[in-house]
Amino acid sequence: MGIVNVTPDSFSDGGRFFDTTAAVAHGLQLLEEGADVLDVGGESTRPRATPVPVDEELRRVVPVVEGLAGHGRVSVDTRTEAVARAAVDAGATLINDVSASLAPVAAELGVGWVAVHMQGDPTTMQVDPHYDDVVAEVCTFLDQRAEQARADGVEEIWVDPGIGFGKTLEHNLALLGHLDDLVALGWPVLVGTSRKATFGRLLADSDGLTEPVAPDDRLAGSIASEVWAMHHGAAMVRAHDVRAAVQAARVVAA
Ligand code: PMM
Repeated sequence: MGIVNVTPDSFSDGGRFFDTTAAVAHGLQLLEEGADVLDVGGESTRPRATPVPVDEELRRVVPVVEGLAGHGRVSVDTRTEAVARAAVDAGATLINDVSASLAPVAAELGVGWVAVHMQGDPTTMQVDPHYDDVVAEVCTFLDQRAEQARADGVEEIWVDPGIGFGKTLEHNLALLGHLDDLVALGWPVLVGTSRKATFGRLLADSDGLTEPVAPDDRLAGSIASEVWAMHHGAAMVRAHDVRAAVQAARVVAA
C-alpha cells in the first residue's frame, strides 16, 4: 500500500504532495514502483495534529482519488463518514479507517474496510498511552470490530495494530514482536511502520544521538520493520518508499 498524503503537515512527507497535480503524479509513480493499493489521505493523523474541517478534507482528497482511480486500486485514509462516501463515489474501493468505526458505511457502499487500533485520538494519543497488556487488548479490540463488520455485511475486512497510534516505543515493539497473535485471528493484517517515530528513536539510541533520526533517514529502519512484519504474516504493509518495500517483499516471498 503506497502512501499518498495530501496534507501540509504529515510528519513523514509534510507538504511535499499537497496540491492535486503533485499528489496524482506521486500516486502514479508509486503504482509504477509496484504498489497494489494507493492510500489517499487528507488529514494528518500524526500525534498532536489539529483536526481538519470536513470541507477541506474533501477538497484535498476527492480530486486526487478521481485522478488515480482509473489507474490502480485506491483506498481512502479517513475517519470521516462524508469523506469516505465522497471518496468511494470518486472511485475508492477501500476505507482505511483509523477510527475503526466506519464499517456500516463500507457495508452499505459495498467496499473493503481496514480497522485500525488507536488509543484516544490524534490530538492526545501520545500524551500517556497505557495498557495492561497491549498485545491482548489490541487483538481483542480488532477481532471484535472485525466480527461486527462481518455481521454488518462487509466482505473485505483488514485489521491493523496501529503502530504509533496511542502507543509508546515499547508498545509498538511488543505489537510487532507478537504480530503472530494478531495474524492468528485469521483476518488479513495490514501494518504501517513506514518512517514512524519509533524507528527514529530506536536508530538514534543505537547511534548514541539524543534527537530521533529524521523521517527521511528512516528507510533502513522502515524496511527492516516491514520485512519483520511480512515474515510474521502481514498481508500488506503501508509504505512511503514503495520501490524498496516491493523489492523487500519479493525477497521475503522468495
Ligand atoms: N499510519 C498513518 C496514517 N494512516 N493507516 C493505517 N491503516 N495504518 C497506519 O499505520 C497508518 C494509517 C500515519 O502515518 P503517515 O502520516 O505517514 O501517513
